[in-house]
Amino acid sequence: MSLILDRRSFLVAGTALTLVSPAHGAGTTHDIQMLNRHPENRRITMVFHPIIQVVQPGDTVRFVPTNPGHNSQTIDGMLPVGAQSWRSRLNQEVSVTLTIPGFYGYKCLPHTAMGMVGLIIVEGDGMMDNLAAARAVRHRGRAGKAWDEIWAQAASDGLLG
Ligand SMILES: [Cu+2]
Repeated sequence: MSLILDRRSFLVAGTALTLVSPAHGAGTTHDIQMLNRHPENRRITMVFHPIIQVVQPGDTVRFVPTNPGHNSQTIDGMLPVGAQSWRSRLNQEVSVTLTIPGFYGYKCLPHTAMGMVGLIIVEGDGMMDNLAAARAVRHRGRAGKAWDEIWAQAASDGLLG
């Protein structure tokens, strides 16, 4: 449906609400730090912070190499259909603009087995379409435990529908 039709339907409906159009490249930027230790829990090492980030379509996520030795890259099978993967070099800041709703799993390659993984949720129509597939992906080492904790946290936060 076009924006004009949306606007017309709003007018026909007689609503006084301001028209809210989908974001197109003018979204918010969210920083995710790549850390050797969690800032609030020193026992947690090699961690993305925050580990779960909820964004809107058109928002940008910026991975910040606060500590050296980390990267960010998408995990096979943990992307919405049609979404672009990313893979940064070590110690490189990388920004990704996410337009397709759904669940995005990513990892730090050197520290995957230590559980350095994270989840981005892009809200919007169809966001649940890849949830089952993303949850079905198997992980090695402590990454499996990390994902169990991430999904449990997401569920308790009401993010899984
Ligand atoms: Cu790392």
